[in-house]
Amino acid sequence: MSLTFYYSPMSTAMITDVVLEELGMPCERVTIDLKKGQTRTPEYLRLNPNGKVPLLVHDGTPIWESAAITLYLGEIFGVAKGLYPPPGTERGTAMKWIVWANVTLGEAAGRWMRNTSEYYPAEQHNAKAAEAAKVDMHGCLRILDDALAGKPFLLGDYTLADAHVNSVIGWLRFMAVDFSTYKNLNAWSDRCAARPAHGRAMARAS
Ligand SMILES: N[C@@H](CCC(=O)N[C@@H](CS)C(=O)NCC(=O)O)C(=O)O
Repeated sequence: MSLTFYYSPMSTAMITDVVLEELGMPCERVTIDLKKGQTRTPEYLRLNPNGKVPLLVHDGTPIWESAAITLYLGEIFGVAKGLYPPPGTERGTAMKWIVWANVTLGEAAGRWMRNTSEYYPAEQHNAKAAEAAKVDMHGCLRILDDALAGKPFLLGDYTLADAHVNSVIGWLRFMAVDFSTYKNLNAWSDRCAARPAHGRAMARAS
């Protein structure tokens, strides 16, 4: 079995890093320097034509998109390790949160970033669009906070859905989103961050 993980510290690839750490998967890690354009080389684009990290190559097959990678790793390796549910309703719940984090929350957060962040040219910022995106993003965070009421983790027990969704939340914390009103969510993030796998991934990134 061969597994190669292309990753950059403090990027979307952190999601996959935490997932791989949780699974304890031996893999070859290739650190990509985004500032040097290392995702734009012909060799890299052959593996991921999107020119982005994370990228996982499993037995010669490239898998890209962080949500797809988590679902794939969960299905192939996570069930036996008790970190991902077998096919059924619990699997559906895990998939729901993983896809929601990237698509629904990620879309609102990405829109907010594009209209506020210094990573995007100020002349492209639109104050009204930023405000609308902020409302949508906080609507998503409220949904997550409510879902975590009375539960230690999204499915009760810890799964890769927690690793994935909390890593997306970590990106929003890094972008200085105000989390002060999300009591359940903050307590859950603390529980996720207390896991040794999370600590190992964070230590590697810093
Ligand atoms: N939807 C993709 C997003 C991946 C993504 O945007 N990766 C960024 C880093 S956070 C990247 O590799 N950017 C490289 C570039 O644009 O040159 C996923 O979830 O995997």
